[in-house]
Amino acid sequence: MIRSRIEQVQAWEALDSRGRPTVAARVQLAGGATGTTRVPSGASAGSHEAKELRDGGDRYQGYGVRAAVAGVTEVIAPAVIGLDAAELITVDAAIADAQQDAGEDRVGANSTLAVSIASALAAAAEAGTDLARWLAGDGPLQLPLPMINIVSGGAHAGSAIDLQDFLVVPHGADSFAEAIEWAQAVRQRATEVAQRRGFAEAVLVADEGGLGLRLDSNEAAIGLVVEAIEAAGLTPGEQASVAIDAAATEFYADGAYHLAAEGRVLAAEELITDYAGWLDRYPIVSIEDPLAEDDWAGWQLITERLAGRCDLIGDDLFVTQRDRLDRGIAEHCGTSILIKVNQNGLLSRTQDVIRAAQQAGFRTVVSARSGETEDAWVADLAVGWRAGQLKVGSTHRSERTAKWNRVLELEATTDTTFAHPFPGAAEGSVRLA
Ligand code: 2PG
Ligand code: MG
Repeated sequence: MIRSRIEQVQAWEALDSRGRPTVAARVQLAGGATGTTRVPSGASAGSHEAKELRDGGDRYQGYGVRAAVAGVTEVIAPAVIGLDAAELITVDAAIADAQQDAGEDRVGANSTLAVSIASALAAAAEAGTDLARWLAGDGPLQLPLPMINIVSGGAHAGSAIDLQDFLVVPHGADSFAEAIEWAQAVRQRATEVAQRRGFAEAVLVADEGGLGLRLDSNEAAIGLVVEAIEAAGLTPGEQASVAIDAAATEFYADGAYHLAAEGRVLAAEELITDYAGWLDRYPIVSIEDPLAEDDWAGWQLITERLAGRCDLIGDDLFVTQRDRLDRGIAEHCGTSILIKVNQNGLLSRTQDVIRAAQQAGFRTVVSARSGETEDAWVADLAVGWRAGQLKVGSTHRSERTAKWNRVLELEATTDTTFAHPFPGAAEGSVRLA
């Protein structure tokens, strides 16, 4: 008997952190091992992402995933039962074929990912290990540098400000545990600083556990994070710096960038000049999605102008798809890629994307979604794939802490090293590690 042969696949609707339904699946192997997962979901989703299937209609305000669940049980399950879950590429190929035959209106990316992840979790369990080790193979595991959400705007905080995430990157920490301790201090101090300035809403949390404040400008959010870093007793730039996820696709329309909270409309070049000014005034190690998902010319320009000064991370630009990453590498767009498995829909294909990025000298950030669950496997992906950074939101909300806690567990119980993706940060410029 092949113990890792897939024997049973079950699926059902579960809830995510926004209170919306999501696909859950359980894969059982012949030897008895199981893998269970729930699929994450984004709010600032790129239009080139693999498509999740939603039911529409009245039930769950249209967010129901009964059709996607049926896609698992009726289409994918018969295609993978009998396959060896230890052969991830074979399982994923069968899932992809089944989806192609049935069509994306019957099998969504939320259906494919559920089975892909659950199979890998089951295979790791059958092998007597965990997902991080199963993906990494031999050698010490490398823990990612965390980037932690402090202030939220855009689609994650009722558009209080236009840009979506202002994060702290504790790059001077010697261990993952120290990095989390520093980040927690910054998050706490940010609340206090905001309350002192009269923001009563600073006790509330946005979708990823950050502060959703109606600040006067986007730049004010950067200032607040820097102030909180100082209030936490850390030296900005040397021990901890700021990262921004502009999520610019969300405020791009008709060829221009609309900063509604500031009443300004900017061309790409003007927005890049804004960013350059921020880099002059604040310690910023990275800007994610500084420009919109299809503004390749803008991305080329910003890469030419700012790549030596900060990391430029493509999220909506690359959507964890190999063809878009290859184009970005060829056309010199960006220096780094955000890796989200549900943008892709399959674990092995995502692994191919991160490997290609690493080989091209791109930095890598494994990321959760704004709609998450208590599952922690995204932390295992970051560790197993040796990503430089992990981004899962703030130090508040259990669907966020589940991931940080998983890395803390690996650090406490396993032989690990700690990634240092920003060796030049203290000198004011970012160098590739
Ligand atoms: C992002 C993610 C996570 P969403 O833009 O990077 O912060 O947001 O899941 O809403 O796309
Ligand atoms: Mg993003």
